[in-house]
Amino acid sequence: MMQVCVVGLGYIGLPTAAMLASRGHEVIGCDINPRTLRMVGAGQASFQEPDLQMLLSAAVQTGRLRVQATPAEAECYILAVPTPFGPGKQPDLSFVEAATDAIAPLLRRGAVVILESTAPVGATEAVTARLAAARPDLRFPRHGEEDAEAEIRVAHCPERILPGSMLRELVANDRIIGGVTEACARAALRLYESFVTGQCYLTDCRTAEFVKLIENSYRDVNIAFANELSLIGDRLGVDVWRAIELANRHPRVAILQPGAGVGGHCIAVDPWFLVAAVPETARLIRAAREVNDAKPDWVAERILRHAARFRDPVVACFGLAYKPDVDDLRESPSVAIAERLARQGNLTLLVVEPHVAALPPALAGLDNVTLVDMATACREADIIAFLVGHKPFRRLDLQGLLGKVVVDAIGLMR
Ligand code: SAJ
Repeated sequence: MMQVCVVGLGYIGLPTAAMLASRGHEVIGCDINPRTLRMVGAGQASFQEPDLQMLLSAAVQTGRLRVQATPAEAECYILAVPTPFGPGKQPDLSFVEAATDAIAPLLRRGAVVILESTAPVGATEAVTARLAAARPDLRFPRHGEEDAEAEIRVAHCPERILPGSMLRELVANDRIIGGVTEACARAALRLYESFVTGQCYLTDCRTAEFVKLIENSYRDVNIAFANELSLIGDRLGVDVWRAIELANRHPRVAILQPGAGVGGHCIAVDPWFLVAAVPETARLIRAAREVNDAKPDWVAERILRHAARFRDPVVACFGLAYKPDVDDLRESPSVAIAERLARQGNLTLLVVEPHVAALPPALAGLDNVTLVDMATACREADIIAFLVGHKPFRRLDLQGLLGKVVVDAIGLMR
């Protein structure tokens, strides 16, 4: 068993910390957000995720997971902080740098530092160099140079878990473990072996960084293909969902589903790290990002066009989350659509989102927007827009919508 310090108790750090504690490790979780610290310290999950609450309560009750505002000395450090993009879609590594600076003074000989945050190629070496500059008293590894004398191990083990199935995937998914050197990868493997039942593949840190970025770009490009088809189908008068269903009967075709756009903090962000590194070469990846980013506006335009035909239109948006059956509104295309409708349309907007108790800040201040339940929305709206395929929406009695205009961005009516 190891002492592990998890820096960042967000969507990745918190499930990871709770999982490690459940496997008997002694875990210190730290976060700069006082609300997160308060909640997690009291054994309360700071976001909804199946099974997380149960695992976390046990971790805190047994004393195996403790929280504090700053990192503590440990044998292993996991950095799980955000890596957004900044101006010009350039990667913003300021959180990784701050976390690196916070652990540097604590490092002891033999410590293992693992970067889990998605990061541009070269970031793990940059973390190593930053630690080395802060700790000239310790010997650090160098990429590609096996060094038996190195006293610290550094690796990149990008997370892969899917919101909605995080705990299951945390255990079952295969992992890529990229060391600055092979010895670094092997040292990180010892920690992952304690809870991962999937295969752990060892490689170097640059490859691991690249692998993570291409996984998310692959998905973005494929969703963009589906979204582009929905625009083309609309122009040509073809039902895109039926067309995709039929195309997918081909043994080598597996087209994804068009939607309101691509949200969340991963797929809409990470491909830009590749574009930023090689802008003139990553043409398809950039185009996919642009197609997916343009989709919410296209959906909003269609709704506005219908609304223009009514005198005092009442529009109901079904779903605000960035994808079905989660409470996460981060970078949600549906929030962008709702906001645009409320600001631009001369209309009353009803929002249905069973996963939240209050409107998000982008909508809360607008006096023509109200959060309502499904029945109210179905009764009062002239136009119904399906933006997210939450389970309760899928069970809706469509007969009740007769006479309404329906804009179905996600194929819910099929
Ligand atoms: N979407 C569509 N059509 C589809 C599938 C998804 O429009 O056919 C939309 C969703 O509604 C959502 C967005 O794409 O807005 C992304 O959703 P997602 O379920 O594909 O992925 P995330 O962002 O929840 O999680 C992804 C996962 N990555 C991949 O599947 C390659 C997860 O495994 C990663 O851990 C996570 O990103 C991450 O942190 O990188």
